[in-house]
Amino acid sequence: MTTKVIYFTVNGKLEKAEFRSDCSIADVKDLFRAAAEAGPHDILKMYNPSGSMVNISPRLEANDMDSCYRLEVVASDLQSVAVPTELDSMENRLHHLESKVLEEAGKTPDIVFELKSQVEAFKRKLENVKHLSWLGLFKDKNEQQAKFSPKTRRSRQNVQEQERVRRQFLHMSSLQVTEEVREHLKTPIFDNWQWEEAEMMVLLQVMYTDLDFLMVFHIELEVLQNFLFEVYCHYNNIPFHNFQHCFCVTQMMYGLIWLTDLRNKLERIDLFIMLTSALCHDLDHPGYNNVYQINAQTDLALRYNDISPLENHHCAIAFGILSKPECNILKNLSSEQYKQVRGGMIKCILATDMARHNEILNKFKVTLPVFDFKNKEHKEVLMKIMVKVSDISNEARPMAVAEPWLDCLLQEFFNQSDTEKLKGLPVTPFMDRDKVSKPSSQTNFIRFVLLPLFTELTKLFPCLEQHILEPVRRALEYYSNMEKATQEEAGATKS
Ligand code: 0WF
Ligand code: ZN
Repeated sequence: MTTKVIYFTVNGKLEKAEFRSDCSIADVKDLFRAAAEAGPHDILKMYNPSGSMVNISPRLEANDMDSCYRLEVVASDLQSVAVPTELDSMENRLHHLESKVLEEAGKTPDIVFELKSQVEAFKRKLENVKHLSWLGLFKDKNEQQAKFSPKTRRSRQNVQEQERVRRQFLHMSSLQVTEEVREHLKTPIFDNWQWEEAEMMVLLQVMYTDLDFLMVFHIELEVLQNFLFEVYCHYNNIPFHNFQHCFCVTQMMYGLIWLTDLRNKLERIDLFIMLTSALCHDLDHPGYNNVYQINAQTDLALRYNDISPLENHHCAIAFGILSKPECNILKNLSSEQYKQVRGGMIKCILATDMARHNEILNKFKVTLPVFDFKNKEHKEVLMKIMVKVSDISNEARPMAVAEPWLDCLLQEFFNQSDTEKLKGLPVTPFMDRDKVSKPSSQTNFIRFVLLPLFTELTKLFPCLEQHILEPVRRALEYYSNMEKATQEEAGATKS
C-alpha cells in the first residue's frame, strides 16, 4: 500500500500531510481538521492550485510543494456553537418585531435596522473577545483572521462578509460622528480594537472630510465611499498587514497632521498625498516579506526584479483601484495635480520598504538644521518620514493597544519562518519562533529603529515629545523589564 504526501497551506502556513491510501475518509478528514486546528463543527474546504474545490479523501492527488493545495476553515456551524441565550432571544424578538412592522409598514424602519445592527455588532464583538476564547464559545479575532490564507480574498464567504460591511458602512456613514469621537480620532491614543471594519471606514471618511479634501479636490462622497470600500477589500485577512493595520497607519498620520499643525505648514495636496499613501501603503500584502519574495522567487519578485517587490505591488494595486472611474477620487484633479499626487504617492509608498530606512533617515537628518517647508526636497523627505513613522508607530500607542499588535506581527513572522523552514529557504533570525521572544524582538527594535527615527522627527516638531517619544520610551522600559524577568526566571529554573 502506498503512502501519499500532500503539501497544502492552511492559515497562510505551508504544511505537509502523509497518509496511507487505504485509510478511511474519516481519518483523512481528521488529519486535515487537526492541521487546521478546526473544531468538530467547523467546515473544511480544500482547493487545488487552480482554485477548484476538491474532495478531502484518501483519493486526494499527491502533489509537490510548488503545487500546494489550500485548506480553509470556511465557516463554523454556528447552530452548534452556544451563543448566549439572552442574545439569541433578543435577536429572535427583533426578527419577530421586524416581520410584524414589515407587515404593517412595508419597510424596515431605521430604528429596527439600527437595533439589528447593534445586536449583530455586539455578537461580533463577543466573538472577538480574546479572554473568552477559553470558553470555546467564540472565535478569537486572530484565529478567525488566520483561517483565511492570503490568497483567499473574495472567496464566496468573504464576498458576503464584504457586502455586509459595505451595507453597514453606507448605512452608518449617513449618521453623525460625534465631536468627541472626531477629536479623539486626532490623537495617538485612539484605540482601533474598539471599532469594527465598517466603523473604521466611516472614520476614514471623517478624516477625508475634516481635512477638507472633498471640497478642495472636488471628490464626490459616493466616489470616496467606493474608493474606501475597494481599499478595504484589497487588504488580506492576515494576522498583521490587514485592514486594521491600514486604518491605524492612516489614523496615526491623521493625528500627526493635526498635532504638528501641518495644515498650516504644507499645501493641502501634500496632506492628501500623505493620508492616501498611508491608506494604500500595504494593499494586498501577502503576509510574507520582501526577503521571502526574493528568496522564494515569487511572481512579485520576478515582476519587480527584486526591487522592493511588495511596495511596488501595493502602489500598483492602489492605482489599479483608482483607475476605476467609480472609485477615482483623483478624477477632478487637474493633470498637474494628478501628476503630483501620483508621483508623491509612489515616493511615499516605496519609502516604506524598511531596507531603505537608513538612507531616508540620513537624508532627513541632513535637512533638519536648515529645514524649510517651502523647499521641495525637504518637503519630500519629510513626507516619506511621516509615512514611515505612521507605519511603525504601534509602540507610540497605549500599551493595551500596542501589545496585541506585537502578537499579531509575531504570528505573521512565525508563519513566514515556518514556511521558510519547510521550503529550505534562509530563515530571517528575528522571525524564528525558536530564537525570538516578544521582549527581545521589541527592545532592539525600539532602541535601534523607533527611538532614533522618532527623535529626529521630534526635533522638527518638539510637541511630539509627549505624544510619540515618551510612550515609546515607556514601551522600552516595559519590554526591558519583561526581558529581565524572563532571564531571571530562566536562571532560576536552571539552578
Ligand atoms: C517585532 C519587531 C517589530 N516591532 C514593531 O513594533 C514593528 C512595527 N512594524 N514592524 C515592526 N517590527 C515591522 C513590520 C514590517 C516592517 C517593520 N521586529 C523588527 C525586528 C523584529 O527586529 C529588529 C530589530 C532591530 C533592527 C531591525 C529589526
Ligand atoms: Zn505597514
